[in-house]
Order: sequence, then structure tokens, then C-alpha cells
Amino acid sequence: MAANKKATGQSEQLYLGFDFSTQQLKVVCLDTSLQITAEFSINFDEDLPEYGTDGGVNKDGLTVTAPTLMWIKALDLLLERMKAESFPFECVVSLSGCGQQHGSVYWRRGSEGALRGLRKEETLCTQLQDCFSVSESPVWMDDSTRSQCQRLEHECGGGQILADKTGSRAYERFTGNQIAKLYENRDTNDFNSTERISLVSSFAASLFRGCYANIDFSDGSGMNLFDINTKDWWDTALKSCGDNLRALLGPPVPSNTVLGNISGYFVDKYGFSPDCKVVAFTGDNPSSLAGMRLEQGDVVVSLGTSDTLFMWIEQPRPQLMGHVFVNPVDKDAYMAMLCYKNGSRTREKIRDDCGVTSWEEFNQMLDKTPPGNNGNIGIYFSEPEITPYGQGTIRMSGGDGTLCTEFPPEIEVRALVEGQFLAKLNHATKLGYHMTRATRVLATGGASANTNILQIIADVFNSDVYVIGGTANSACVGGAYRAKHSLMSGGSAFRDAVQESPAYELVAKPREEAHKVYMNLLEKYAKLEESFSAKH
Ligand code: ADP
Ligand code: XUL
Repeated sequence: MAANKKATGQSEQLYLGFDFSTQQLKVVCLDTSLQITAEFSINFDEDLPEYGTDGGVNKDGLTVTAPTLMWIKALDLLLERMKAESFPFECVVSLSGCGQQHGSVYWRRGSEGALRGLRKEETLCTQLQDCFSVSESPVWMDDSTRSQCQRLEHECGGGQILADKTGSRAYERFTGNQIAKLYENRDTNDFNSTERISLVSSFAASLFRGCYANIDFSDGSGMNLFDINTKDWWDTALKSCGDNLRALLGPPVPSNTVLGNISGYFVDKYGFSPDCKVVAFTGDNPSSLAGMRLEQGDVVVSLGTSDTLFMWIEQPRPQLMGHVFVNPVDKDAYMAMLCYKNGSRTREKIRDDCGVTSWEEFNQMLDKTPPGNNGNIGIYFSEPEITPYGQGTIRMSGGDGTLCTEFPPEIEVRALVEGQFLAKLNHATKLGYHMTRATRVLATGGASANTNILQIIADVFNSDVYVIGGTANSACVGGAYRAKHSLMSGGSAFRDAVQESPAYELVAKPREEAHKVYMNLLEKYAKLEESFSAKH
């Protein structure tokens, strides 16, 4: 699908939203009436096999990284594909986007000069190949910073105080702890030659700007370094994680900041207008909040590589489980979020272990068992989980409540999906979620294409479930919406900018009987989870 000029010959105004996500780089293009006119993507494993990633990352024990240059090469490739399809770059009035949260990029001294001096004759990848003091960027799946987390909580006065200040207790993947690990090992790496640290989001914006781009408040809240109340770096946390971090991170900015015009490189090479504005990039979850047009009372369930659940809140009340970020579309509000490492990849793994190769067959298998699975429940943490902490699998039979080592496949797949969403309801309630029939669950991410899974969510949450038609890429769409909103004058509300966006599509309605069954199972599940996570 390529974007076109209007039939009248008059140039359309277009907005781009990029998503530098775990497995892919994606972009969507919206026109002024917010219709999607084009989508392109690059899959890291398939399109860039030379980097040898699996699911977009490299794992070495608990350390999980992605080659920084792979992301740059993906952008080269994506723009070339758009050009090959005659994408009308000259019509783009603004662009923004997002990146997987928490991942970090380390620019070597002198790199801003390289960004400013980009020439159209060469690719970004060639020109920026020597720019990174750490060539493998730590990403959100990394679990290797337990000792740094312990130290940070200790030096900040404990987990709850750190959470009250920064929105979260110390988490391994949060960037401050990743920086602390690199800083501690600076004798064995090149950390000392770093001139600037970016998040994946601000790194992406830096490429488009041709200079270092600021970290935005919302994605900055995922670092354990940013005071979500004063909206500035918190010196106590900065000091605990390294030296000179205030300068290395640069000043944080509201997420709707227009950073400036696009770099001349993209004007010369692809034909972007020199007036095209670059708006601060943010994290993929905050961007999804914008893309889903979340309003107070709604819950977004994002079913990507990881599963996340988030809500709009006015007053931050951080807990030891879950996170509070500055809201990406209203800097005076907040978003609460729960993140589960065992999302789509785990569903895929269990599906494969059950000898099923497609989602259609997975759904046929699900249909063989009733809601509530006759009381059989399970917890499936193929990846080390963080909500709550734990790893491994546990199954409890419906009959006598004994633990068992296996379930037949049709029971296994249902126990997996039901367990994942009973857990989410349980945790969201603790974070302040009140279930009412007026609640809307807005689903997004790869698995939101699966209506059987969405029906289970509707029944568990006793809520209508909606998707936004046309794309599962709410994170990209959120980038394009924010690109438009940030250009509107007079501090207009985000809601005004997205008035014309496509209606939600109702995809599942709760069934009273099924919901009752789940309410009866909820306590049993919560107890199983408590006993399971207590062991970790
Ligand atoms: P990310 O943005 O984190 O890279 P996506 O939101 O693109 O991930 O989601 C990708 C995941 O979606 C894949 O891991 C895949 O397992 C899952 N997925 C895609 N289609 C379906 C489906 N019909 N049912 C369940 N899961 C699906
Ligand atoms: C959120 C998180 C993941 C990443 C990748 O805290 O770690 O959702 O943003 O999608």
C-alpha cells in the first residue's frame, strides 16, 4: 500500500509514526483524516540475518542485547523500500515514533559530528559504524543487573521510596541499572569514551534530527533515574548509577516536544521537505497509549513480544509491582503499567510444545475445553518473569487440586491463556483498577488478531473488548498521532487531534456465565501464584 498524492494534484499532508520494536522496525503513514495510507516493516531476523539475532536479540545467559547498528541498517532498508514504492516523502509534515522501552544506546565521543555531517552518497549504517562505544545495546529482556538493582534500592532508601520518586522499584531492565553495570565494568569495555546515552526512542529521533535528541518524560520514566513528580533527573539515583550522568543523558523534555526539522540527509537522499518536523520519540507502551486513544477508565492490553497492560491515571500511587510513567499525551497526568515478559513468545512456545503449528489449530484446541478449564490452571513462565518474579511452569489439576507435571494439549493451551489473563486482572486490581461494565478493554499488538484470546479477555475482565481496525500497530499509529498533535497550536488537547481517527471495532463481549466461572477461579489462581513466586 503506497501513499498517493490527492487526485486533484494537491499534495496531501502526511504524518509518519515509526516503531523500533524488539523484532521489527515498522512505520505507518497517516493522512490528515488519520487514515492509514501506507505501512512498511523490516523484520530483524529475516531481513538482516547477518546479525544472527533470534527474535531481534542476542542472548548470553541473563544478558540480552541487540546490535545497535542493526537498527540503523534496518532504517536504511526501510527507507529504501519506501523509495522503491515511490513513497511521497515530500508530503510528510511531521514524524515521530517510539522504541522498545528501557533499551539504551551509547554514542562515542565525536558522534554528534558524524550525525551532523551525514552525506547522501552513503548509508547511515556505513557513516555511523564507528559511533557506538557499546556495540551491543542492552534491551528490556536483559535480566543481568540484579546486584545493581539491590544497590540502587539500598542507596535510595528502599524499593518503595525509589518507586515513589521514579515510578518503579528497581528493575533489571530499567536503564539506570543497565548503565550502572556498564559503568562498573568500564575497565573491560569502552564505556569511558561515551559522550551521550540515548534510549532506543531518543536514539531513533537523533537519527532523524542529525544531532542528539532529548529523552522524553514518558520513556524517561522507565529508567529508575527520573523523578516523575518534579520531571527532572533524580540526583540520588543518578549518583548511584555512574558519574556525570546528568550530562551524558541530556535534559529530558515533555513527550510532545517538537525537536526541530529533519536532518538534511533525509531531504537530500529521500526527498523529505526541509520543513518536516521531528517530534520527540517515546517508549512503545506510551506510544500505544496514544495510538489507542486511551481515556480514563479504559484498559489497554498490548499483546506483543511481551504483554503489557496500562491505564490512564491522574495521581501516581506507585507500588512494588508495576510501574508509573508520566503520561505521553498530557505531561500532568500519568499512566500505570504492568509488564509481563511471558507474552506472545511464551504462547508460541507452548503452542509449539503442544505439537501445533498455526494459531488456527491453537484456537481449535482452545475450543475443545470450556471456560474455566474444569478448574485446571497453570502458570507458564518460560522466560524469567518479573510480574511477579519467577521462572518455570506449574500446573494444578481441577479435580483434587494436586500439582501435576503435564496436561493434555487442549487443557494446556487453555490453562496458559486463562492463567495469563487471570494474572493481569489480579495485578491490575492491586494497582487501582476497578472493574465496571463501563470499562473498555482496548487490545493491540500481534496477538490482538486472535479473537479466541480476546474472548477470554472479555470474559475474565467482564468488559467489551475493542481493537482499532486496519492495523495491530498501535505503537506506530500513536507516533503519527503525536506527530500531528504536537504541530497543533495553543496547547490543544490530544483528543482534539485524533477526533477523526477510525472507530474502535467491538470484537468480543463478555459472557455472564463464563465471567462467573473466572471469578471463582481468581482466588485459586492468586494463591497458586503467591506460593509459586514465594519460592523465587
Ligand atoms: P513486537 O512489537 O513486540 O515485536 P508484535 O506486537 O508485532 O510484537 O507481536 C508479535 C507476536 O504476535 C508474535 O510473537 C506472534 O506470536 C504473535 N501473533 C501474531 N498473530 C497471532 C495470532 N493470530 N494469535 C496469537 N498470537 C499472534
Ligand atoms: C515495558 C517493557 C516492554 C518493552 C518492549 O516495560 O519492558 O514492553 O517496552 O516492548
